[in-house]
Amino acid sequence: MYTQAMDVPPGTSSPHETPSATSVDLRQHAFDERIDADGRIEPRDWMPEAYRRTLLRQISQHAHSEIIGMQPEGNWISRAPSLKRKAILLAKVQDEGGHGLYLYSAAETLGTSREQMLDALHTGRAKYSSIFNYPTLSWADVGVIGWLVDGAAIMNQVPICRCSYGPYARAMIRICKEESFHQRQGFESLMTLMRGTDAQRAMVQEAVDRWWWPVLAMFGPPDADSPNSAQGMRWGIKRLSNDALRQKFVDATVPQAAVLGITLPDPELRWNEARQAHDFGPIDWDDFWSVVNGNGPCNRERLATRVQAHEDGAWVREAALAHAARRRQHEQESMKEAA
Ligand code: BYC
Repeated sequence: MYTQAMDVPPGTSSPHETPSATSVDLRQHAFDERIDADGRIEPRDWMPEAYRRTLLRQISQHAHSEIIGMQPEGNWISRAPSLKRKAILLAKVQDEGGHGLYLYSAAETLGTSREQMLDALHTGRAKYSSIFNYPTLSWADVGVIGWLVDGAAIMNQVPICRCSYGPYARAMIRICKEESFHQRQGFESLMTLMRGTDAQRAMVQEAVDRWWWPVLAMFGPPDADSPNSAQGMRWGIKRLSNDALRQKFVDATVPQAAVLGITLPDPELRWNEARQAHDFGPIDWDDFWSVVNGNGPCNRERLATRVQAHEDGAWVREAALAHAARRRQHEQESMKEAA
């Protein structure tokens, strides 16, 4: 995810900003009051430029993550072990594409075009989630992504359903419902493998060993090193901090791992009675930043695949535009005839 790449240049006005200082003060006051009362901000409302930029950054990064996130699992569609698994996986990967589209639409309400956002992604200026830069080496990875990656996504995204920006909050409600199905299908797929042969159980454990730590890092840097968190929380964009969400995720996942019969690869993982939460070992933040900065195992491949897919789809966009133009022309002609 994540750069300021889609930011408009400083000083660019939102459509409702006026040059008068008093009027801006009044609007700022109304905005603050609405945020303090936990109200919603809608696209036509005045908003401070920094609020708009922060939302644009987060929502567009989120959209890019959904689109790039189609690749690691999409890689297994042709090799799914049964028709049922293939149909489920196809539906899931299509859902992720749909999530990206809702999110690009939400981001467009903030005054940037989809072309600008995609250009930032394709030229490597935009970030997307670190987690999608790891390879899917076995069929068990598909189940583990559903269980852990979608599980982490739900933990992060349910609070965003209460985000102060209306279009983002509404998109998240629908996305979370679908993510919940994704998480369950992953768990069910792993449960099936764990009831299978020793080799299948070993394949699941090996996949969990690879994904566990990158999934914990997915929640973002520790609160003390998270430059955007404080303001994001004050504006009601983020409702829970990176560390709080990570902790909730660990606490929810440990009992699920026990049901599956999987060992989570952390010797320091244990219940802390005093904190009423699990303690866990240190996350390798150097690895996280290396991946975020473009040097993960699959960064280059993911971006190249995305750019290629965009180029391959040029004829579809051209056909859709030609169709829309023809329809507009027909409508105008029938209006003239009716007049
Ligand atoms: N990867 O100040 P912080 C899915 C960046 S899609 C890369 O804490 P913030 C799914 C961060 O952007 C999952 N970069 O930032 C799809 C910032 O850099 P910039 C995507 C990361 O925004 C398909 C810097 O580190 N979910 O689940 O307050 C299949 C400092 O961070 C990451 C979302 O996008 C990362 N993991 O908090 C299956 C949810 N973490 O921008 C599943 C919406 C941090 O200043 N986003 N960075 O250059 C969020 O909730 C927040 O943006 C984050 C980061 C918690 C991710």
